Amino acid sequence: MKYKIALIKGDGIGPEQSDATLKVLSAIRECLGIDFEILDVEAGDACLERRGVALPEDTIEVLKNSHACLKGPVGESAAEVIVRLRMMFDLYANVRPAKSLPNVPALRPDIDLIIVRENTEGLYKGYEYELDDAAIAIRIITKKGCERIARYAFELARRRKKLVAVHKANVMKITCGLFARTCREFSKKYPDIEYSEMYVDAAAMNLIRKPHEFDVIVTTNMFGDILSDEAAQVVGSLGLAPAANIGDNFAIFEPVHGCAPDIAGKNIANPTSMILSSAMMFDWLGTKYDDKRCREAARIIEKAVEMVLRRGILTPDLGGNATTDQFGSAVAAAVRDFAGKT
Ligand code: GGG
Repeated sequence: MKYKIALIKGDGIGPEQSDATLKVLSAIRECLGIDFEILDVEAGDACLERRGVALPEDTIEVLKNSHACLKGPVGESAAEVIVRLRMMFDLYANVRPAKSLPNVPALRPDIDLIIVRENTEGLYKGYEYELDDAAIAIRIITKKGCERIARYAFELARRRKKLVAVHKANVMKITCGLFARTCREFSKKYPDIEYSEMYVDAAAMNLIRKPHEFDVIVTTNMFGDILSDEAAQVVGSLGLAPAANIGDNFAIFEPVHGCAPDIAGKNIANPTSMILSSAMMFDWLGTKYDDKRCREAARIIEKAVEMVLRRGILTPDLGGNATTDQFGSAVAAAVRDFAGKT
């Protein structure tokens, strides 16, 4: 099978992170014999400036005809690009892991959590209005949206041990109330999983106070966006944080962070977030197409990143002086080492 992978390099540091990731993908193709084609497509601020549209129709067409999409960060046009793509392809689960890694200054060495963020509803639906002197945003939470994200999170938690539903149902009694109630109903179908609930303000505090106690967190759209930036910093850097936007038929993999224009073009950005996003992509392809080599590719990329960090090859955000390019080359070399041994 030949996979078609659409690549949106994005804005700011996105092209540098993408080029470093492409080195890793080449090593995977070479060593594991996975057949894939990278289809370069445009979206984001630079595309908006050049073509007058942040997400062109030809990009959407390529994505529709691809098996998956790997995407770099985009700038101010995030709402027109990624938020729109999530709705368009119904990518309802945003999976954002945060894990302590070797040689990285995390708050603790034993953090291994996953935030499962509902990705198509809530305040990010984009229903905002002006009415006289007021600005109004509508928060949409549906039973169907709550059920499918709860199901996704409980299934994920099945392979782990516990799940906490994060909300603010003491204040937003109707919208968060529906979310909390649905998660609670689902918890009865999963008696093997330790289930609890936490208000989002307490969750923000506990991510700093005792991050190692979290396992799977399920939450609504905007809370998940905010908590995942916090979780990334708790394990050392936003530059380490990968994400998967998953639907029933398609998925887009991207760093959690934005495009960091202040460091763009300097070859100092940490590409780990995008390299680990590519690992999540292979894992998803492996499951969807029952392809053992893809699942192996995911494990090898993760091990290669850990090996490179363990060797002390660190980008400046982690206190090192490796360039984006050098880090990508080092991970590609480690992939070749690992693949040779398996
Ligand atoms: N911290 C800046 C950032 O996260 N930028 C990307 C962004 O805003 N993405 C929108 C989203 O994930 O919903």
